[in-house]
Amino acid sequence: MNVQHKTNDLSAFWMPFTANQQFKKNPRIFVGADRMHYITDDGRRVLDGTSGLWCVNAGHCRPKIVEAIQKQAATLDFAGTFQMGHAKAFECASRLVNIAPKGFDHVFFTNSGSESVETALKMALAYHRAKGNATKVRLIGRERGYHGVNFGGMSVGGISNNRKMFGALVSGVDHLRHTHDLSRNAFTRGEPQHGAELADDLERLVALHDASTIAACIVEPVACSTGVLIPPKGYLKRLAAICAKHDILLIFDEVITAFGRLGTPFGADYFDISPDIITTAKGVTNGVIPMGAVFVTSKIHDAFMTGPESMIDFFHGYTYSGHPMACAASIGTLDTYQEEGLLTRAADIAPYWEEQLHALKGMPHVIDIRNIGLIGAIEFEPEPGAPGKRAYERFVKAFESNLLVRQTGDIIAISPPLIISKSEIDQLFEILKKVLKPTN
Ligand code: PXG
Repeated sequence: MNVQHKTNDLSAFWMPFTANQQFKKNPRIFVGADRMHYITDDGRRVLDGTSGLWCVNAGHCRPKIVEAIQKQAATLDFAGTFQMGHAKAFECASRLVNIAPKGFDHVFFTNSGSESVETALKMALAYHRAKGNATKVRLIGRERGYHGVNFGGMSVGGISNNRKMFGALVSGVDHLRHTHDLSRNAFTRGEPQHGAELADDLERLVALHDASTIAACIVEPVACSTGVLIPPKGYLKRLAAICAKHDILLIFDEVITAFGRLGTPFGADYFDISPDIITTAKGVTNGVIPMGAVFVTSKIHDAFMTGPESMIDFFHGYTYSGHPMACAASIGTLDTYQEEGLLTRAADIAPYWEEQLHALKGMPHVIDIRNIGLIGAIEFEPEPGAPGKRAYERFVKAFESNLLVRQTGDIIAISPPLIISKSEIDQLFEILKKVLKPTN
């Protein structure tokens, strides 16, 4: 047999959400990481302005997490959780519900944000059926929402590029209007003043479809992937009230906002709202081992526990739900968050962050700057005929200047690890200032 070994053949890996042809002509490769920094293959230390992909909330290669994984791998590498259990899964779930908002007493494990969303949507449908409301089958999402890439999440999601190639999607889905309105809210610090009334769009959909056909409404408290759309003041409370009025379950997709990003443990805490289901992933393990967790109230959970004891209550789950390594990583992560106060640290540092970020106002082509917790976004006026080009060029220039930011459309998003110091914030914005300076 003629086996050819190809080392470092970039073409073998079909990269996700990547312009593969462009990337492979000029790749950006990391080989290491440590706390606030990545290390590139050419030996540069790059300041991580995005917590990896919004997940490394405690910073990179933290000892408690590394040790927990190493120990777990040598003790119990795999055990399933279908009709069997292992101690770490129960310990992890108990630790998680302890930091969850009041009333969220149960957690269902998945392996990613996308799977958490599918799980939540299925729970919502099955819940209503269990309660004798089998006509409640419609799902409501929101324009510009991102709920992962599986069929349910893609269908309730509202980003055209993520949807248009993939057929007719899941039926029975409708969308609220998005809340982004630069004409009224540009350069707002924190929650925008205008737009609470956009929540009434749910009443429009209720009038169209009738509440008796609607199971759930899913939104991100802050819509991050689409470019950091911060909810207008009062919007989420109004949406929650409309959901409650019509017995529509409210699902908060907190894959990004959970685990301290806004300065509270969860986004539901920040906005003082009690949804019915909360989806999470990313920060649950500091991004170190893939894991997702869906938090539910007893109202939801108990509706499934009414059949004969011998019957499986929810025909859903993954081989790796509650994987021992992921649970160990999560426990190490929660220890780190708790010892260092990271679930609330963003609240302390946010005023400084806001001040430095908004100092970029007036830089060329910048049409908006917005922030909440330890999240910031800079929106550029699109170059005529070349949408996304301005932000992409600035993303590349930032990387070459030793700063990692995230680009989506003509928006640059920043969301550093929650351990960032004031001097590292200064450093981050010094680099950004240079990157945004006119060159052409
Ligand atoms: N819901 C939300 C709110 C998310 O932000 C997902 C679901 C899907 O999670 P998984 O683990 O299946 O990828 C996400 C993921 C970005 C970016 O730069 C955002 C995400 C993923 C990758 C990049 O905005 N969010």
